Amino acid sequence: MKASWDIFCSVVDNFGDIGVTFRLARQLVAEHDMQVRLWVDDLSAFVRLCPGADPAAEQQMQDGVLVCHWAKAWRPVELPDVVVEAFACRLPAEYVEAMQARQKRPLWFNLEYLSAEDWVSGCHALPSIQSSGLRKYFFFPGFSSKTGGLLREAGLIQRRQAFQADGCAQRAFLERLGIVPQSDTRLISLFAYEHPGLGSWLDCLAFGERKTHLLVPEGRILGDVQRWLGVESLKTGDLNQRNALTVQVLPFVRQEDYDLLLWCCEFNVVRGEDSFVRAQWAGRPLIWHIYEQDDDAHWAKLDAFLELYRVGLSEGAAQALADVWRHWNAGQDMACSWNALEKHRAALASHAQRWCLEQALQDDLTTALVHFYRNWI
Ligand code: TRH
Repeated sequence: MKASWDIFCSVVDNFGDIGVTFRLARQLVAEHDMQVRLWVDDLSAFVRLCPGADPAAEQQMQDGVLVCHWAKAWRPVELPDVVVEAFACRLPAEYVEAMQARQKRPLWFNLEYLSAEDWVSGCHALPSIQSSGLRKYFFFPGFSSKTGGLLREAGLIQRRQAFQADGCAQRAFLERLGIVPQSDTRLISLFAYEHPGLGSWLDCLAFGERKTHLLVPEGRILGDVQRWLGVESLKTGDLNQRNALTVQVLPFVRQEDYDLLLWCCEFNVVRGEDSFVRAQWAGRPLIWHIYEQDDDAHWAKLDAFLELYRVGLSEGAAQALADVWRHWNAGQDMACSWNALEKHRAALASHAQRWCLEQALQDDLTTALVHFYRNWI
C-alpha cells in the first residue's frame, strides 16, 4: 500500500512557500509513488504557479497531488503516515491532538528554510519533543551531505543540458512567450524584490559593450523598472529599448516554464528560496536577491552561501561576485561592482556549471525525506 503524506503550507507572502511545497508534493507522487495531500491556506498564490488550478476549490487533483484548502475551521480527516509542516507553519491543534491519540503516530517533520550556515548540519534531522509528547524532526535543506540536500527532480540536469544544447527547442519556447531572441544579444532574466539601486544596473546594461535583452516576469521589481524607463505604465508584453538594452515584461509562467526561461538565459537574477535553487540547476551565473528578515539574519545566510560558492573561483572573481550580491541586497548603486563582474564572465559561467554538477551528486531533498521515513518505520 502507498504511504500517505500530508504537507501543510501557510503562504506567508510571495510564492516560495507554495513553490517549495508543491514541488515536493509532486515529486513524492511522481518519483516515490506516495499518496499526497497538500494543505494550502491561500490558493490564490497556488494558482499563479499552477494556472489550471481552481482558487475556490475545497479539494482538487493537480499533477497527482490532492490540493486541499486549509480552512481556519479544521475538519477532522484521516491521519496519514507522514506529516510535513513546512517552515514552522503550525499544524491545526485538533490535528495534533488526533496525532497524539493515535496508537501508531505519524512521522512528523518540520521542513525548514534553506540556509548554507554551518549550524544547519548540526541540527539537521534532530527530533524535538513537543509538549504533546510527540516528536517532531527538523529537516533542513542545504548544500552539504550533512543536510537534507536540495529539491531536484530526477533527470533534471540531463533535461536542462539537452535543452541548452538545442537551439530550436529554446527558440520555440521563447516564441511561445513572445520573445524574439537576437543572435548578437544576451538574455538575462530578472525576478527580484524592490531595489532602489536598480537604475544604476540598468544604466550599465544600456551603456554596456554587449546588447542585453532583459526578461522581467511580472512582479515586485516592475515599479523600479518602470521608473527607470520613464513610462507611465508597464504591463505584460511591453517591450522598451534604451540603447543596448531591451526590456520585456513577461507573464508569470507555470513553474516548469520558469525553469526553461532560466535555462535560456546567460545570467539570472533570482530571489527567495526556490528560484534561487532553480537558477543553480540552470548552470548559469546568478545574483541572489535574498528574502529580507527583520533582524537582518539574511546577511549571515548570504555570506554563508558565498563562502561555499566561492571555492574554485579566483580571488578576483569571488570578490566581484560578492560585491555585486552585497550591493544588490543593500539596494546600492551597482555600477562599479557590475562592471567588475563583467570581466569575470567566462570564469563565472564555467564555475556555475561545476557548482551545479557538484551539488547534483548529493541526494535530493525529497529522496532524503523518503529515506528518513523508510528508516524510521
Ligand atoms: O516568491 P519568493 O520571494 O518567495 C519567498 C521565499 O521563499 C522566502 O524564502 C520566503 O520566506 C518568502 O517567500 C515568504 O521567491 P521564491 O522562493 O523564488 O519563490 C518563487 C516561486 O515562483 C518559485 O517556485 C518559482 C516560481 N515562479 C514561477 O512559477 N513562475 C514565474 O514566472 C516566476 C517568476 C516564478
